[in-house]
Amino acid sequence: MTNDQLSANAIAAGLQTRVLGRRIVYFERVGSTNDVAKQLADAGEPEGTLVIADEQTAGRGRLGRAWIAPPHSSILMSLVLRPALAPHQVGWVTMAVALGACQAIRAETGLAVQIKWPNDLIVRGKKLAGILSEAGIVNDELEYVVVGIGVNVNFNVTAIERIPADATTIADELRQPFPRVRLVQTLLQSIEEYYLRVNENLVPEYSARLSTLNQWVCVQTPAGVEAGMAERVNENGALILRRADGSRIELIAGEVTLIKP
Ligand code: BT5
Repeated sequence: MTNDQLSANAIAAGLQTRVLGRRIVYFERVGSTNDVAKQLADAGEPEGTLVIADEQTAGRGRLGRAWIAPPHSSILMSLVLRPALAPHQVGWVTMAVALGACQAIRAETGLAVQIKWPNDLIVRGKKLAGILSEAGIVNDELEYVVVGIGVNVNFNVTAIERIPADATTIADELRQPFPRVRLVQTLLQSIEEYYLRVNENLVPEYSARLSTLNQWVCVQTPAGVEAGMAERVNENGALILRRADGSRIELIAGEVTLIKP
């Protein structure tokens, strides 16, 4: 599509943010933008730097899973953040970024995007974007958080073998290609709005956007599978599940599947 060339200059032109994207590092092709952002953060990179690529050769999801995107088709970006938070509050950053990304994509595309706890953005139950937060912790202090965001934009899911069938893209939803530069700018703007409030309680706003609440779900956690009613999200962004026997469990991370009635 014409005029859809990503570059540091194109993204910087007219960008209204105060912190996010004030420095932009663009790659036509890179291993993983999260890895580059972490290397920069380890070397003292100030808060706000955006690392963005048109292609990743080693794009990652959580738990070593792959993030797949055809070259020049998507938004593959990472932000270096240095929030004044304790390590156990990293979930607040993920909540702020998920809220900002959700708002930006809604505003730009008109799609009814929701958040699937903890870190997916979905439309009509299909995954449109994923978020990967990685914390840099030194001496029990949170030095930085690198937040990676992958948004599926201009490709057809059915044409790409390694992408699960329950994924979708903006072009698939709108049935036409969608320009990325403006979307990146709006993502930075909206994520900044929420990130500047990261010390506030974002749980009510986050909960209002969640697709997961008040439903029977199965959650695959690092410690095993839990099933129950997804009751609420607590102050740290953890999901509170009520099991069939009435007991409750707090889940910090996991993969949610709806249990069909
Ligand atoms: C995520 O992980 O959803 C986080 C994805 C973060 C990607 C960004 S891109 C920029 C930055 N640099 C990186 O290296 N990563 C970040 P998770 O919840 O673990 O989901 C991964 C799973 O989603 C995989 O196992 C696949 O099944 C599926 N998947 C892979 N590519 C997909 C895509 N394009 N759309 C939807 N699902 C996908």
